Amino acid sequence: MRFPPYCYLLLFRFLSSSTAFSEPPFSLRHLPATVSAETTAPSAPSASAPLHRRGRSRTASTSTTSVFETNPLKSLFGNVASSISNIQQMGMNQQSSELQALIAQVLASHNIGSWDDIRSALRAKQTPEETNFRDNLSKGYGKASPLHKLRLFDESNDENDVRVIFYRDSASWCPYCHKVWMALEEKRIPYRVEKINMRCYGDKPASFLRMQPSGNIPVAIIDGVTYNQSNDIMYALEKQFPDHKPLIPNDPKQRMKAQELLRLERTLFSAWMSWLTSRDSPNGRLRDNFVSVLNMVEAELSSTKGGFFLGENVSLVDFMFMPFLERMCASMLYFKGFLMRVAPGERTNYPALNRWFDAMDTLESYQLTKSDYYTHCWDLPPQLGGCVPEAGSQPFQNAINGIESGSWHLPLSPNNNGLEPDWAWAGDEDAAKREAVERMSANHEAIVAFASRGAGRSGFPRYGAPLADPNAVSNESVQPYVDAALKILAQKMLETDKNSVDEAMKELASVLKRAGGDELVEDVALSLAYLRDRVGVPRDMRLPAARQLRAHLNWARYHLMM
Ligand SMILES: N[C@@H](CCC(=O)N[C@@H](CS)C(=O)NCC(=O)O)C(=O)O
Repeated sequence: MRFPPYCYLLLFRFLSSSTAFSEPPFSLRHLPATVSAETTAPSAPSASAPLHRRGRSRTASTSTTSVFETNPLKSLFGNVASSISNIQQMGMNQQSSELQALIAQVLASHNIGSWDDIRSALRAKQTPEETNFRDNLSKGYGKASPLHKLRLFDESNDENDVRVIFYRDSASWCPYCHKVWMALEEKRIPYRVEKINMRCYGDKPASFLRMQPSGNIPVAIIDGVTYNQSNDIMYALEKQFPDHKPLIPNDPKQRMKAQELLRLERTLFSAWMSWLTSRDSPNGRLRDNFVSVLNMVEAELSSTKGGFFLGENVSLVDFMFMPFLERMCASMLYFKGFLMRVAPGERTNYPALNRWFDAMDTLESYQLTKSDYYTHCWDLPPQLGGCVPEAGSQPFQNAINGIESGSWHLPLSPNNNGLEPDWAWAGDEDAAKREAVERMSANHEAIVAFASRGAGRSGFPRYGAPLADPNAVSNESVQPYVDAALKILAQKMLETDKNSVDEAMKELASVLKRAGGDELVEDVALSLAYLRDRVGVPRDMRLPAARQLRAHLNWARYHLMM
């Protein structure tokens, strides 16, 4: 059956606007077309964007154009005429189905079944909590997840009792949304989520702009009243939900201390922004200023009894600091080579700050919202209009971008070679792999279509975050082969027979090569790299799972291209 071109256009727009991991495509049908999420969309932070991130530029690659112009199997047919007859079309389809049959044989001979089979194998290895994860999503029971649209926490809450609608950014990049999100979670206030794009990676729905003409997020509607500043939302939550865990202390002295600390937070923010977005003077004025404010924060934290800014209990102050301190750790290392957060047991000038991070890591409300260095180092520049790298920062950029051995290559080195502490609380390596397979297998069709943009072409208009391309066009013709590669990869992550999966990937490569030459193999490898670079934390999965997936995508590329 042939569809008129506009159908494909609609199909591709639909696929390309979905968040591959987190948004089951069917759910998007119910949303306005402009409410669309984009899989993590790093921007180029500097001119030295890593080579592995540059896709091949393409002019034609999808079913909206001539099938023969784009067909990766074209070498089977020689240099065909541009006008396609039905007979030729049949020939191409036949070749394609023959290739798919060969690939099915390769998979079968290594006991790699359908995605349903992969999910069954996964289920057999999951803990009860992991098994319940997807069933709990619709109501938001159990542990928090960025996938929640409704968050009821447990069965004591009813959907009709929800008093808060929380508008936050689709990619989980916005620091102001981050602090509100943590407060809602810590206070266990039931809420609904509406995801809104940031300008650097998408458009905003008209209905949102009518409510919030500036377009800024976060926004919350609490008992029908709209609040459009993060701090106002945080204070309103304290006031309107007195029966929930208080985040502002009662003691007047502590309240004064909180005000003082919140002023310090803004001073630190300014010092960070000044250095991050500028080239420092030869005498290091911006660096010195940043370090002196950071030392004040360190002094505050070393003078408290208990892990948090106001002592033993987490408070609003911790949640105000966290989004920015988390982004500072990532960006200062990447752009300036300045290390704030160290791996356990390492020496640091900021021991109290590191203890505070450890204390925050114990909170479920933080665990769910925590991002990784890679995501931040690519999400900050488009939000800020650029960050300025300084001499000496290149090795850190390489490690964070997964270029150094062990950072996104198997075996993974602990704490990314000492630069980014592992998330021990998220479970062991096998748990991380199960998480990655769960997210991938639950949404494999959208993920395959998304990855195959790597062999497709970029879209128009472009958005500020260079690797966010919601209008990019997937290369439909490579999708079955990308699908096969991802199934082998999923099987490897479930740790069955190691040698067999290595062989399966090599055999896939050789079948592809015989049918479509190096170009077809390269198209599949480009698609895997496209996906690898766009796994977002926390939106798609947690860091340990993301690192495993990125490294396994590199493993797949290696076996395909060897
Ligand atoms: N003062 C505001 C700041 C909010 C803000 O700047 N939000 C940014 C995102 S971090 C925004 O929505 N920018 C528009 C966009 O990127 O779409 C607050 O605290 O809520």
